[in-house]
Amino acid sequence: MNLTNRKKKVFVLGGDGFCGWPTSLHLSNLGHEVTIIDNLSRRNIDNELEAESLTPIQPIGTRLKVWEEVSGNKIGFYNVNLAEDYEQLLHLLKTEKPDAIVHFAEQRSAPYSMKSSKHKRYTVNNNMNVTHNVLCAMVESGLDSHLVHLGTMGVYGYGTAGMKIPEGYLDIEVKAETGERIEQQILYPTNPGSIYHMTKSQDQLLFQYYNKNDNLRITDLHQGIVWGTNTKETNLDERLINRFDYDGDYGTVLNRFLMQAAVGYPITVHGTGGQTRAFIHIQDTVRCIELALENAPTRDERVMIFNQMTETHRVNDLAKLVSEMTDGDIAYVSNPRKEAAENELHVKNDLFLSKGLKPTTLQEGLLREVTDIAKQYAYRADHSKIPATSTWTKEQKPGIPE
Ligand code: USQ
Repeated sequence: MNLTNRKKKVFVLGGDGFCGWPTSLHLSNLGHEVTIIDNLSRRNIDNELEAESLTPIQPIGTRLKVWEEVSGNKIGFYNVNLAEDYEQLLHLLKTEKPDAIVHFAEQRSAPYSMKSSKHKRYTVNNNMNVTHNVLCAMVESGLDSHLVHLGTMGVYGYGTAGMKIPEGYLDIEVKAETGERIEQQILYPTNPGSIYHMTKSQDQLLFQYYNKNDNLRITDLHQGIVWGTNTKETNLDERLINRFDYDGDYGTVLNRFLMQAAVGYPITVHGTGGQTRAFIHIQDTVRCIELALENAPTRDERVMIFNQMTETHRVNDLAKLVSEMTDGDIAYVSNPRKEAAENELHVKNDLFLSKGLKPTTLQEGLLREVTDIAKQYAYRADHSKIPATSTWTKEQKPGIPE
């Protein structure tokens, strides 16, 4: 039997969210035994912000029932606050003994993390405690599970030192006191651009430590900005539909631009739009998790880091592309964030390509698919929630079109 491809028992922490839900379905469809652990915090944040997903996502109970009807596969579910209920997490690990744990259970919006002291503290407390609780519980339970964590490209910052950003580790050469030159690999120096991104930088240190001390098997995925909404599995039934965030806090740039054009709102480019970022389609996200699970490190290997992105684009180029495709207007608005106005970005992604990823790139057909979904649910859009109002400092101004 090919052990790497055998069916696994997989916990998906944060399996009700934008990346977690389609991943849970994808893994279940592949025959893995999936259990979602989620405290539905993202749905509570929708209530707090009074901004809902553009698509009508169903309650978790309905989602799971429909999935069973459609696929014949059961997905388990536990409502647990992983940042606080350590004993419950430990109990679940000891009783269910998952082969792998996929960890999406973090507050993932940069603007939300910058809204106020309350939001900064929530993001740090939640994200750091979940990650640390998972690592502690893995050690205490004595299980040899493989942890796959969703990190971010944002841990690197978006600059370049004249080289492609490597996958996690930087080759360096230091001059010892003897004059000898010593070569080493270190974690790429981290340079986060928000409190949210900073928590993912801190996660890296926790992983490095627990891997060194307890030989935990860990894969950290440095993901770019996800675009698209549905996957093969979420498309099977409207009640399985994935989230579509468009509001100023949770909406990410390309999906926002496509949605804005679809509902007749100006395409909001922050500053000059010279920011270059890494992108990946949601269908490739779920495939990457599958590949990460198939390629687990051994107990004596260091933390495995993959750059989970397929292409880079400049924000202004995306705005122009969407504008040409849809006849939408572009509004150059004040940038609410403290970030470089212009940057180049060159990134290595050889590891996933070598494992068999066939990148889904920005083709018109898929862009249209997102626009069509946005048009279909345009009646659910609250235009007052579109502008990005969370500012990085008191000096920054919200990104509101004139
Ligand atoms: N931007 C605009 N107009 C908008 C929205 C955003 O110009 O209406 C600009 C932003 O100023 C920024 C860029 O687009 O320069 C990207 O913003 P974003 O909201 O799409 O992405 P970001 O805040 O970086 O965060 C998202 C996810 C996060 C993930 C990250 C990957 O929310 O969970 O970690 O993408 S990465 O960007 O590679 O760090």
